[in-house]
Amino acid sequence: MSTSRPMTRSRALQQRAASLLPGGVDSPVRAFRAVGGDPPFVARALGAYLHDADGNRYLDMFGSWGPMILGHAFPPAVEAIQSAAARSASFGASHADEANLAELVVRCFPSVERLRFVSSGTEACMSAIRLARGFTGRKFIIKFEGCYHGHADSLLVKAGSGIATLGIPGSAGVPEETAMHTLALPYNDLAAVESAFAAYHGQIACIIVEPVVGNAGTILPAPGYLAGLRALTHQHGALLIIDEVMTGFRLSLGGAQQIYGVTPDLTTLGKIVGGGLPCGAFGGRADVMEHLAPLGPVYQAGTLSGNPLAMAAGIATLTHLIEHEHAVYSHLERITRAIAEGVAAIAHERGIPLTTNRIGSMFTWFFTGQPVHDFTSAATSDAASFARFHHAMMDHGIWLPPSQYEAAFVSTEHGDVEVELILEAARKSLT
Ligand code: KE4
Repeated sequence: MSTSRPMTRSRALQQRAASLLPGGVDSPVRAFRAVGGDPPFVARALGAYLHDADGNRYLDMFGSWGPMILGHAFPPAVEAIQSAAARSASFGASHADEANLAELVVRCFPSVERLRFVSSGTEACMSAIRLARGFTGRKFIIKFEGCYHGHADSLLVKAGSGIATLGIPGSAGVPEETAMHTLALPYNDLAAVESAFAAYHGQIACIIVEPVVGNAGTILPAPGYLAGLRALTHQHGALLIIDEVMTGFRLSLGGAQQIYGVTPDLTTLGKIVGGGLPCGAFGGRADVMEHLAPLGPVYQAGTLSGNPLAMAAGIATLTHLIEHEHAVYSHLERITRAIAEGVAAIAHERGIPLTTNRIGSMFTWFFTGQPVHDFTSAATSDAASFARFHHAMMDHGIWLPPSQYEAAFVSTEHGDVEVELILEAARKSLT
């Protein structure tokens, strides 16, 4: 898809990157394959805006896929990272800021009695799964279609045919022997979970769930769904892992579990917890976490876990969110509602089928006329219409996540000016 924006330098950078990195990227979604065309190469970012190598400015509507809730180059985080770097980037030894950040996490997530930092959301989810298996002595796990928990083998699994049947590899390189211990079930379907527990009685270690799905686009839990998962895991002696990598500190200080009032056994975190630096965490019940080495038999480790720079950035970010909680989340709610509903109204006026799913400052415009409550209904979206919209919005300076199946995010640096920019761009792009 051609564009009216100068892209010379980005295209040259893309060609160079493609000769070194598969697809020219370090993470597939950045390659724009779902929408076509060439991705701009970012040179710098500040506040709500990205600036590419050709000098184009874009309003950032994906925020590094969630972490940049306070906008790019948030000054307290920049200062904290700079001063931490002057004390060395990594010690490989214990230091005070690990507990300093852990205390802030525990303050926001009362269900987290103990936690451990890792370097990504993938590591957090992979480690939580291993811990659940080690704690229960059981092999099988349940995940849900459309939910993504990082790229660990046992989580790259598609739904087998039918309900409560074994998963099949969702990626080359994942052996069937691994996938077979993962049950991939429809989201928002408690009957499917009951069937799975009946079919694999006493064999299921845990359920891992995105409490609000962000990786099929935004999909909200049906009323009672999360409470139903909690009841079934209690009933069957399985652990409930709530994956708050995306929703943690995003939907509220205490993530989705604060909003929906569900207490998991384990929580996984990432993105915002590190203020944009490589950082994840997993934590929960002390009796479960104490099965981790060096206290217990479940091994888990990481050279850069608890890294001083990531801890400093996380402390600066969470401190601001905690100290300005009401102002932050009321602003995010107001601005995101204006954006999501404003564009939906334009589409409706023009007879363009559009379903908007939103909670707080994460949302998705699905190009379908149907309600979207699981992956199957999300897949009724017209991806070609989304791609055309995405490129038109790019040409008007609005950078949406480059896939129909991703969530858009708003930062505290988005304001009324940015709302108007988006609505004006949408009026020119929704054709
Ligand atoms: P990372 O390993 O990418 O830090 O986290 C994996 C992960 C785990 N759980 C949830 C709910 C997540 O959303 C993610 C990662 N999210 C994607 C965005 N859909 C990361 C973007 C990418 O893969 O480049």
